Amino acid sequence: MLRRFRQHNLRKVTDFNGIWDFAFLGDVDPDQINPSEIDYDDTMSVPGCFDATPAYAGIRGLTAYRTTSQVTGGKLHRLVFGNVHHWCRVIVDGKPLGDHDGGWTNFSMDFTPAGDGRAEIVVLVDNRFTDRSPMHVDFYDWYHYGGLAGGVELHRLDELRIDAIRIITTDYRTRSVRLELDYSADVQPGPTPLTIYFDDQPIEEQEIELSQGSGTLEMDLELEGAELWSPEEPNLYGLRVILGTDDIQERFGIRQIATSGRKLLLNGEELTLMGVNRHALHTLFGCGLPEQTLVSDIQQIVDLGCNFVRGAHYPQDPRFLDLCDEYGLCVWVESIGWSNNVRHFENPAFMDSQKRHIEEMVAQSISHPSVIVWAVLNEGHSENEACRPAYAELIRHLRQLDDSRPVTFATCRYFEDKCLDLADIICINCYPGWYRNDISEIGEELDKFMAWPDEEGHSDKPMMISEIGAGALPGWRDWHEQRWTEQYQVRYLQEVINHLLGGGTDRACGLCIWQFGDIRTSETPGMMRGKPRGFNNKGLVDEYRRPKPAYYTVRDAFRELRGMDR
Ligand code: ADA
Repeated sequence: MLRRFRQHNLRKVTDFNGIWDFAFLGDVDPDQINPSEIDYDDTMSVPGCFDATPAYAGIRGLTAYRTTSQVTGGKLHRLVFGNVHHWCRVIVDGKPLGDHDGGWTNFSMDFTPAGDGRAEIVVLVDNRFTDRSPMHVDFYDWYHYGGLAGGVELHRLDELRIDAIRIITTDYRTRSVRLELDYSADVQPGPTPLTIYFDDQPIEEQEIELSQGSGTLEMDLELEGAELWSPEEPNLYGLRVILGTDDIQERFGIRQIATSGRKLLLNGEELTLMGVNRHALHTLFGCGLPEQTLVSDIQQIVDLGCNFVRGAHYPQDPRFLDLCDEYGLCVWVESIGWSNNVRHFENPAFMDSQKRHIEEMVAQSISHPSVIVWAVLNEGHSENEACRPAYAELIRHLRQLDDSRPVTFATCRYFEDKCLDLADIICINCYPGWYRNDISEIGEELDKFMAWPDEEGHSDKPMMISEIGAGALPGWRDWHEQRWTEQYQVRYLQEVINHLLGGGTDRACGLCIWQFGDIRTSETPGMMRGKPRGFNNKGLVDEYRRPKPAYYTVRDAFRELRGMDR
C-alpha cells in the first residue's frame, strides 16, 4: 500500500506489491526497446531497488519490470506509482502511456482497455545519469539507487471520480480546516450525492451540481471540540468523502505553523526543533524501504528524543509521513537538490522537472500535520547572483501551491548568501570542528552565525542549524580520539548540543544533527576521497541502523532537554 491506511473502500484498488518479472537490458536506448521482445530472465521485488541486490549491486542501466492484471474493457484504469528511480516509461499491452523522471514522488498514468481480459503492464526503469532525469546528478552525496522503489496500485475509476483531497488548517483556535476535493466528470453529472464523514460521523450530506470536466470542491469546516496536533499530543482525525460512487479517506491534524520575529510558533506557542537529518536509504533496500524499516526508523528517532526530522534531500514517502503524524515528529520536506549551480538552473529540463517534482511533492505531503516546513535546493550556490532567479522561481512556485507553511532552503554559503531574503527561516549547514577548526572552537564559530549582522536583514527571522555533525567509522576507537573515531563524534556532538541548546544562546529555533544513519554515497572519485568505505559516516547509527556511542550521547541530551525519561 502507498499509505498507512486504505484511502478507498468503494473504489476498487489492486495492490501490486510483490515479485515482478525482471530483465536487465543494459546500456541501451529506451526508444529502441520493443516490449514484446524483452526476455524476462529474472525476478525483482516491488517495492525495492534492483541495484540493492547482490546481482545488480553498483550497476547502472535500463531495466524492465513486468506484471499482469485483469482489466475491464471501456473503463478508465489509473496506475499509481509510489516512487520510481529515477526515470521510467510505463507501457500497457505494448502501448506507452508516458515517461516520468525524478524519484521520491508519487505519480499516476491512466489507460482504458479496449476489452475485458488480462493486461500486460511493463515499466522500463533507468538508474543511469542521463538527460532524461536531469535532477539526478552523480556528484550528490548519496547513492542514487534504481527501481520501482515505492509501491504500485491499479485503481478502477468511474465516469465521476475523486482525483485528490487536501485538508489545511485555517485557524487552530476555532478548529477550522479547509477541505479541497479535486474531481473529474467525463459526462455531465446530474445532481450528485456528497457525504462527508468526520471520524466516522456524517457531518455533511447533500446533493450537489457538478460541471462536466475537472473541478475543485472547497469547503470550510469548523470542528468544534476537536483536539489540536502537536509533538506532545499528535491528535489525528479521519475524514472520508463519498462523491457519487467514488470515495476517498484522508487523515489530518489541526495545527498551524508560523514564524513570529525570531520564533517558530506551533499553534501560537514557541517551538524549538531538536532532530536529525534522515536519508531514506538503507544498505539492504536502497531507497525502496520496507514498512519494517520505516517503523524501526521512527522507533529510533523517537527514542532519541527528537521532535523533528529533516527529510534530506528529497520528498518523503507518504507512509513515513503517516508515521510522523502519529508519533508527533515535525518534518522538513524539500525538493531534490545538492550543491546545484548555474549549469543546472540554466537547463530548462532541470527547472521544468524541479517544478513538476515540487507539485508532486506538495500533492503527496500537504495534508500531513507533521510537515511544518517546505524547502528547495539543499546547499545550492545561492552565493552566486546568477542562481538567484532559480531560487526565486522555485520558492514562488512552492508558495503558490501551499501558503500555509514557511518556505526555506539550507545554505552553506553563509555570509555571502544572496538569496536569504527569499527564505522565511535562516537555515545553516555548518561543520565547525570537522571540516575546519577544532572541537574547542565550535562554540565560537556557531556564535558567529548567531550574531549574523543585522544589515543582512535576517535579524528578524528564526534561525536554525539545519546540519552539523562529525563522522565516526562504526567500531573505530583510538587512543588519539581523532576524527573518524567514535570518541570524536561523541565529544563533537556533546559540544554542539551544549552550546546551542544548553542556554548559551536563544538565537537558534532548532538544531538538526547530520545525520541519523550512515548511507552509501556516490562513487565519483571526488566524493570517494572524503568518504571512507564509500559511505557518509556521520550517522548516529551505522548502515544497518546499529547505534554508535554518539546515539546515546544525543539521546541523553535531547531527552533531558525535552523533560523525557532517560
Ligand atoms: C552537506 C550536505 C549533506 C552532506 C554533508 C556532509 O551539508 O548537505 O548532504 O553531504 O554536507 O556530510 O558533509
